[in-house]
Amino acid sequence: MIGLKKSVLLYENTDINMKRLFILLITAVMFYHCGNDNTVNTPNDPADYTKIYTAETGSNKIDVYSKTSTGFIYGYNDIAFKVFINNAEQNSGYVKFKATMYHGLGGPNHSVPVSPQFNFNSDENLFTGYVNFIMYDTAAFWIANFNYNEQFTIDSSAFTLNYSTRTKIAAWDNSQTERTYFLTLIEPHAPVVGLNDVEMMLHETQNLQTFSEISNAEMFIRPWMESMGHGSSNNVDPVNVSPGRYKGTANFNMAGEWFLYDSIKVNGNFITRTPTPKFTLEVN
Ligand SMILES: [Cu+2]
Repeated sequence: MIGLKKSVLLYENTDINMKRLFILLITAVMFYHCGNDNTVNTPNDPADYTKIYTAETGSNKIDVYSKTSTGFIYGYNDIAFKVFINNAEQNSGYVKFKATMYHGLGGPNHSVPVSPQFNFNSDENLFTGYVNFIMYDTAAFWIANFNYNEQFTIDSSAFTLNYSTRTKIAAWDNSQTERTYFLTLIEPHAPVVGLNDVEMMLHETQNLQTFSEISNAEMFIRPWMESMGHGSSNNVDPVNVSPGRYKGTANFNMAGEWFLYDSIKVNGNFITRTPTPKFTLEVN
């Protein structure tokens, strides 16, 4: 009992350090996985969902589908659900999905950015949305909680996460706003010489348990080829297209390694810090 209280207090007092540790872990994981790539092939057909996992309790069942890969992967995942109650498929309402990462038994845990709710999409006949697995660690384990329409829940369903380099993620703290930001580069995942569609998501969190989509940001991108010391013209700054999601265009006018910088303003103030967050891309 005393031990439990102590550990809770310790956690509260070290919340800020916990965030720093988290940012460090992300960076370490990124470096660790250089040259250890396990990229999973992705379906070409954008409408193609693959069933990757089933969670069930009693007579309630949720099938999990992905459009991004054949399993959950590090980074951005377009996912969807089918819901069954007593084998009857449900076609209304919503699913809430929460994924939690545990860094070892009794170790720190945190959640990840995810659609606030997965509404039923009658075109796809699925409850559609996204989840953004912002960390990968072979020593960690993951559990999911599902809630269908406040009618039933499936709790603590374990799943596995595969590594992938498809998505790039930048994270930083801002001491003025007292938030941690996550910028996720969804496209281009295989950049080519010339104009590339850029798609990103932006989230903020205060506690690493709840993440909010930021939809009112202004973004200013700058491609930069460091080895030759030049940028490019004809870039289009990403603009908000749906909750938390931004689309624009980046011009990589030569093959090789490029940085894609993104300076971001919210309510007229820069939330990005120096150095400006950047993604490193190999352009072919
Ligand atoms: Cu983690």
